[in-house]
Amino acid sequence: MTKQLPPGQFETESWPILHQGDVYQFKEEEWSFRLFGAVKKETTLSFTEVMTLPKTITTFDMHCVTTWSKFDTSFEGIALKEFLKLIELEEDVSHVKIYGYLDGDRFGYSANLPLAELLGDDSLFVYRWMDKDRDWEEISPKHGYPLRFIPPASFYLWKGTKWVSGIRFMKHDEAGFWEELGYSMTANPYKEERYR
Ligand SMILES: Nc1nc2c(c(=O)[nH]1)N[C@H]1C(S)=C(S)[C@@H](COP(=O)(O)O)O[C@H]1N2
Ligand SMILES: [Mo]
Repeated sequence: MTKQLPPGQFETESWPILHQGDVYQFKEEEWSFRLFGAVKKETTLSFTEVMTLPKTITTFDMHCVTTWSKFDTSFEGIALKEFLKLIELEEDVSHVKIYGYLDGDRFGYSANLPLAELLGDDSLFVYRWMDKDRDWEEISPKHGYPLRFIPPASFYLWKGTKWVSGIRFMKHDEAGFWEELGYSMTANPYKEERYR
């Protein structure tokens, strides 16, 4: 079965690299993952604590708003729903913002997403990937080492924060880095929701 390309996209076999600012240099002592916002009690996890959470392997299609799509890349990581088991949400949480490094600022990059659409095995914080006919390899620094988010294929890939630093839980939708600059809040490639 050949897959359907979303409108305005072309297929690529390689995995292009796109981001703002410097490539984050991982230092385990200063890295942590913060679960905050509309939670009963804020929680911060060390790298070791994150890496001991249950693992999930999922094959993804990635769609970048710059018009490339890459099908069938496998990733290993921790599902967003695993982090939900560690906290108690306040009532009426509807959205999250997934934060990551931008030029040394831990919370400089962010992307907003609706929580209800992130509860499956296709919402992963990943550290390993496997291309078609290749072996497993670590996510490279340029692709987000040590940990980056890959969103479900119903979102453009800018929602996939690299060098992640935390999840903020929100009772309203709120624009992230690219959304503030005019990109779509909902960002569905099949509906070609590029701008707002
Ligand atoms: N921290 C951070 N994450 C980021 C970005 C960024 O600038 N900083 N760029 C986003 C954009 S616009 C895209 S298209 C994807 C690209 O991921 P890739 O370089 O691994 O293909 O990362 C996203 N995650
Ligand atoms: Mo992008």
